[in-house]
Amino acid sequence: MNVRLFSMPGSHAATTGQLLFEHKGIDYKRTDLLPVISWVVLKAFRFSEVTVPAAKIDGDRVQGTRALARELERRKPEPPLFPDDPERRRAVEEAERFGDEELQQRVREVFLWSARKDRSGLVGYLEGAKIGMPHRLAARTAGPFIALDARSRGATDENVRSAIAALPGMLQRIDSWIEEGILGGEPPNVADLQIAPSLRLAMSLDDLRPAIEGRPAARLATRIVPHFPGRTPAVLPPEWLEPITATAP
Ligand SMILES: N[C@@H](CCC(=O)N[C@@H](CS)C(=O)NCC(=O)O)C(=O)O
Repeated sequence: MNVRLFSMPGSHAATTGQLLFEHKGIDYKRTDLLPVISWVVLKAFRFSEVTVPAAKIDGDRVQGTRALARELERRKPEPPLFPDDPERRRAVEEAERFGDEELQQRVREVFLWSARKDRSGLVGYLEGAKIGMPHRLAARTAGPFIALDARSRGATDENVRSAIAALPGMLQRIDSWIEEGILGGEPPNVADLQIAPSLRLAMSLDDLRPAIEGRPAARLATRIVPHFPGRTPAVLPPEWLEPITATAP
């Protein structure tokens, strides 16, 4: 298979894309895009959306973590990403949907808000990325791009406050799925690969890490993604963090 995968440093969704190919044992060539510049490049490659992961697989365009998972399962059924048993499959797909539509976006809002506020940790997220310019220069000049991305992705004060308030419930949901065996099996399934990178991005934020560390969700995330580069200092107003400081283990 001839695969070009468009990725983005620090992106939880793009990390899921990479994990999907790795799970299937399919080699790929990776192109790392920076936010906003990615919009232009993906349009130029005639993708319908401007988000990563986006892949060209033997000339076909596949975009989005869930579409990618299904396309890879179709092209190379082994090892599977989805359980055979229909009831189990429904449960795994619901966890995957939650990971894509809820957790991923809420973590994105908090990350973009925090990165816009304090860019001192940005260079760390670029570890290993080939972006055609020195990492320090990219991080130093990232301000307007992050600001634009944050605005376009809804990283508003109100959304970030509501994302933080939702975090304890989302973590509880993940821990329960682990206890029920829907997540955390060996080998991992599509929902593990969807959810773990979002947890790892959340754990790269000094503000959120204490609420996640020590939980089954954190152990799962670290097992699936042993190294997620980057760290953002604590920047959120303490009163916004009350919902998680009250419930931290
Ligand atoms: N839910 C989609 C969304 C992917 C997505 O939004 N990716 C982000 C990176 S985490 C992106 O491409 N951001 C670029 C931008 O919005 O500028 C998926 O799972 O594929």
